[in-house]
Amino acid sequence: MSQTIIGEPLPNIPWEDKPADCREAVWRYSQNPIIKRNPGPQAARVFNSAVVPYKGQFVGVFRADTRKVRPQLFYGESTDALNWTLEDEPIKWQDESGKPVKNGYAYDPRLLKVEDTYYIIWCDDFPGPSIGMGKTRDFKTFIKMENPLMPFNRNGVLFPRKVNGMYALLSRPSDSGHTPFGDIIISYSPDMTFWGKHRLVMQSGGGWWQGTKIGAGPAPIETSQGWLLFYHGVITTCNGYVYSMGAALLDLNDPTKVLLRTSDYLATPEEDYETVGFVPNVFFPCATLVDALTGRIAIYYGAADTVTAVAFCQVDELLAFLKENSEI
Ligand code: BMA
Repeated sequence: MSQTIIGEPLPNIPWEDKPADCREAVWRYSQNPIIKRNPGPQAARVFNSAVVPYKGQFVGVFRADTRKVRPQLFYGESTDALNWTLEDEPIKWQDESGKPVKNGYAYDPRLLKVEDTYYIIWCDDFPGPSIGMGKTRDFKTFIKMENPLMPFNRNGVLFPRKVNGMYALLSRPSDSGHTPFGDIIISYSPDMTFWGKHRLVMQSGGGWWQGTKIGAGPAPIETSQGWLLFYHGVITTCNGYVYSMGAALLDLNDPTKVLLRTSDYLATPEEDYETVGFVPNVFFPCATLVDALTGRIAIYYGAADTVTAVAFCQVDELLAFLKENSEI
């Protein structure tokens, strides 16, 4: 049988079968949330975080809001990708020469392997919300790179390989506050330092759930049919923003071509841990684990800016849902 996902097998992916009575394409882990409040001496709330397989186990870069209510990035490890141990202190960045780099606030990390290096992309204090980028090969030494784009910008998401010979980065230009607008833009680079050839990928709009702004979520997943991109969509209600999750399929050779895009959301805040918390009604995906052999996908998302949760889907079923529910 030919595989839909172009990638590596991950036999130890965390997984739970879809409940018999579930009619959705995406279902939640029954033991959610996997990281509850106050998991560390500094970390009061851990959410919007990213994980990858590493040496047969799993590692992650976690957004933790401290008791100062200032977000920082913490490194964590897990044997099963569900039970996580986070370091007590935030990641210490250094430059290429080994000199310590002072970093301001940091939030909403994405983490992925490109070639032989792991890249971390987050919302950095440039000053003002901007895309920050760093790299590591061993999760011991973390090197801060040049900020790829000018302020203000959020939701920086790298592609896992070059596209037409160039590194590719999604982002969402924003303002310095709780931006009431936002579209997904792609930028290209020959060297991960100089970024250009900026092009529009997707705009907010369509169903009201994605009417205010949208932003890329986890790193795009390469499939035989295109890049599968989970993203968040936001509506402005009289009680503030509500963050839901959708998905799109982008052309493999030209990701500005959106082949499919969810008309209905895939998931929206429904459970208590998603609707109640520091910021109620937030379902914010930042990472996936993927098993190319079975097509299983585990989605890591922040819930209500308070806890970390997991949801599952199967790639063929998800793509079928996308085809049936696409606004394109
Ligand atoms: C966005 C980011 C996210 C957060 C969301 C909801 O602007 O700050 O980290 O989850 O708002 O508060």
